[in-house]
Amino acid sequence: MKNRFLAGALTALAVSAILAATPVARDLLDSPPHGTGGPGIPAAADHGDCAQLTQLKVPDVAITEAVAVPAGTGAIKVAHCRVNGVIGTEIKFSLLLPDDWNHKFLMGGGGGFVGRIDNQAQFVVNAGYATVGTDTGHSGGVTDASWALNNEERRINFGYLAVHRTAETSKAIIRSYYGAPQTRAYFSGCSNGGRQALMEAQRYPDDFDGIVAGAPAADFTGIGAQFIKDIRAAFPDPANIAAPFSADVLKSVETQVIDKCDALDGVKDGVMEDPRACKVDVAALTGVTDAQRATLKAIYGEKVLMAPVRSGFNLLGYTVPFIALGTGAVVVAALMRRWKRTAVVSTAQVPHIDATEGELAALDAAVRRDR
Ligand SMILES: [Ca+2]
Repeated sequence: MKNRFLAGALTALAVSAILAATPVARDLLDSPPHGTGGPGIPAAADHGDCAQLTQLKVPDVAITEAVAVPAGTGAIKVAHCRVNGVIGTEIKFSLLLPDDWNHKFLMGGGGGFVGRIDNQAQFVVNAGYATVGTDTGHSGGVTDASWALNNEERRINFGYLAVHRTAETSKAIIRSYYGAPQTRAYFSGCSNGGRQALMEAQRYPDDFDGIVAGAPAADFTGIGAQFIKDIRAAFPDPANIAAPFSADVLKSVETQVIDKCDALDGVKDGVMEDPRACKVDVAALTGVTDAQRATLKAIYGEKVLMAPVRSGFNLLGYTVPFIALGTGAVVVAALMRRWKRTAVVSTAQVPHIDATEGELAALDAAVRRDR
């Protein structure tokens, strides 16, 4: 635990700057691999036979595949052993063990509702890290939450347990394959992966020496409520689901906001350190239609259901780009399926959110009550 750091809530605009300033990130980028003569020169690590890992006995784990993958020219370039398996009932994982190991382990998070093996950090294998991803114990689309219905085990696995069990399993396999444990273990995730990161820090603080929590979707219910509100503002006419903002208009709005607030943090560098300090005057924006102005006013206006600062999701972070891309309705529809069980919001249609003002008010009250 001595080297654990939380990067905190990173906005989409500030990810690179904050990563560069984070001790963990510096370690990831700069520290020389273990046992080498200098930085950037991976050590050749002894390791066992990849295929033999299918014979490895780990309690409550079935290793279904262990394949030696040669170096290639794709996104994953280095020779490695790929180990796939299932933990417990249905937590699937894929662990990559590079031939030239830097003696470190870095687990990547998964976005949305995950639903397939996701490793947001998998390319660190090219730098010599052993790395793993998990589906968190269910299969489905990244925006599909139907798996959760009447299945408490899956909800717990998604909520927190799958990441922990995958980390423990991976360490056992690493120890067997390389004949030694990792010298450092890290976790890095964004969005839901950032939520996973915070869960690990709070529930299993001994799992990792360093944790990067990027734009953590910690307030899932609040974020969903905000999505509903935003999508209703963006698509007021259910017969017209054309994206309300072009990429050019969106960029123009971003530029105007950045121009106004960039220097508030003392450095004019194109990044707002704290979006809370930026008060968006929608009426003063240029280059937008009245309808677009009304949409922005609703999104950034008086009622914010989510915890925008804690999650880092608001203020030209995620919601408006989602809407511009036309994907917001899909995301909300998926989230609505999850919430319909609570009967807080009784009806939802794709793509229009057919919730009454009364239902939204009830949802708002429920969100606030939960805090
Ligand atoms: Ca700045």
